[in-house]
This record gives sequence, structure tokens and C-alpha cells, in this order.
Amino acid sequence: MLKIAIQKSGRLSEGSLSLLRKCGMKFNSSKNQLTAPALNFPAQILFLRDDDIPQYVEDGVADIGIVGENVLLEKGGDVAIVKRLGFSKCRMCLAIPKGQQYTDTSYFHGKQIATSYPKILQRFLQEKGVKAEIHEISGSVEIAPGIGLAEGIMDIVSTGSTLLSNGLKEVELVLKSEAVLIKAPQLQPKHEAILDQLTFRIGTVLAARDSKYILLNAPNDKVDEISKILPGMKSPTVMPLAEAGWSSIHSVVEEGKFWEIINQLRDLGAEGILVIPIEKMII
Ligand code: PRT
Ligand code: ZN
Repeated sequence: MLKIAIQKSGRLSEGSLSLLRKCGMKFNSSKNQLTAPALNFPAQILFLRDDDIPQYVEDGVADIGIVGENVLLEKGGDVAIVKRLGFSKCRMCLAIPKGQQYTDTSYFHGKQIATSYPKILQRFLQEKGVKAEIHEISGSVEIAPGIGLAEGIMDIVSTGSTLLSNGLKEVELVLKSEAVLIKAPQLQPKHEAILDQLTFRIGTVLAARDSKYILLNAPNDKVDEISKILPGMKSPTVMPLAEAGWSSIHSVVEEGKFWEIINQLRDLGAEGILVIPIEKMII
């Protein structure tokens, strides 16, 4: 039985539950539950506070876990990242009051910076050769400059609206973070085997999430050029249309590249372009 630690409630929980469910795992999760057995996979889910997950995984209480990379970097510990999961994306930034003029990191020399992530901040300041005073506070970091507790902050930013509404501006990117799958330093071979199955499934879910199935009609003399733009998994499927001189081309495109190539396809005479989500993708 593989023990999987995920956040009980917060910004990682929905993404973690949804990923496990898309991997075919069935389990009942109710608010007050601390654990839930998977009903159709040799795993048990442990619902924990995100800050505790790296330690639980390092100690082997859980075999694997899903946690924000920011928390992992702050807590340290002897755990390995198995996969980056692409959800709960955010960045950690230094921010200062809007009215202040900012030049570069030397701005922070001798200043006080409030954060809940002292280790990450310490490392960043050291790399930049900046000597500043770190004020560790556990929450509502963004109010620190307003109440005179610090001159700047280092915190998680997603949309930037929290900074804005507290009269702050982002001045340095410290790191980018996303949810990651971590594993214990020592896993029993039977647990490694279950983890292999799970990471295979996660791979298919992530590949499908980042790809789209595309179908289009094109004049026959443009099929070669269009096929070069749409290489697909191996090569595109090309089928003749009932109308002479035309073909239907089917392929897979990376979501991120879609808008880049759509104009090229239209310039080459592609018509009736359909883009369809993919449920699972086995590469
Ligand atoms: O209770 P528990 O300890 O489990 O949860 P938590 O309250 O410590 O963490 P939670 O659920 O808030 O966040 C879990 C993880 O989600 C973080 O460690 C990050 O990896 C990730 N994440 C993604 C975020 C955000 N986006 C985010 N926007 N974590 C926090 N925020 C906060 C941020 O602290 C700031 O207060 O949102 C505010 C900024 O958001 P914007 O959109 O206004 O910029
Ligand atoms: Zn937390």
C-alpha cells in the first residue's frame, strides 16, 4: 500500500485530488477525514497541512506527497522530486511600497524584510550579496510595511492583486513554484513498483492536459507543408475527403503552441479547423 500525502484543505488540495482521480483512483474524501483508502488502487491518501508534508515523506510516514516547491525548498529535507505537476503555480517575489524608487537588489542593504520563508530569502540575499534583516512572520506578510514592521516583503504572488491592494509593488523575482510530487529517500521495492504505475498514469494525464487533438481540411497540394507544422505523435493522419483535391489532417498539438501555428495553418489554406481536448495520452 503506497501512502500518498496531500494537502487537506487549501490551494493544493483541489489540484491534488483531481490529479489522483484523473489517474483512475477512486476514494471517498470527506471534510473531517485524515486518511482515505483508494478503492481500486493499492494506495492510501493522507490529508495533511502542506507544511508538514516534506517531513512526513522524509520520515517515511508517507511514501510520496504532493507539495508546493516553495514549501519543499523552505523545509529542505532528504526527499526527491519525482515529477513537476504544473498546478498551483505561483512566484515568490520581493516587494516594496509603491511610492519607493527601486534600482536593484542593493536597495535592500540594511533594510528589514518580512517573510514566512526565511531560508529561501536568506539564500537569495546571499547569492546577491545583500545584507538585510529578515523578519520571520507566519501570515499576512503583505501588511508588514504598512504597520512599520519591515520596509519590504518576500511572499507568494499569483495574480498580484494582494500586493496591489496593500500598496506594494513587485521588484524582484526570487523563484517560480508549482506543485511537485516528492518521494521518500528509501522506498521498499513493492512501493517503488506502485509509484512507477502511478507516475506512468500521471505522465499520461499531464501530457493530455498540455495537448489538443486537431482536425482540419486542407487542399492536397498543401498537405506536406501542413504536416511539417503538425508533426503529431509520430506523423499526422491524412485521409482523402469526398471532395476531390482535399484531405482531412488529424494530429496532436501542444496547447502552448496552438495560437502560434493557427495563423500559419490558415495561411496555408486550412479550413474547418477543430480543436478537441484529449482525455489521456500514452506516449
Ligand atoms: O493549511 P495549510 O498549511 O495546509 O495551507 P497554507 O495556508 O499554508 O497554504 P495555501 O493553501 O494558501 O497554499 C498552498 C500552496 O499553494 C503554496 O505553498 C503555494 O505553493 C501555492 N500557491 C499558489 C499559493 C498561491 N498560489 C497564492 N496566491 N499560496 C499562497 N498564495 C497567497 C499568498 O500568500 C498571498 O497572500 O495568495 C496571496 C497572493 O495572491 P494574489 O493572487 O493576490 O497575488
Ligand atoms: Zn501551510
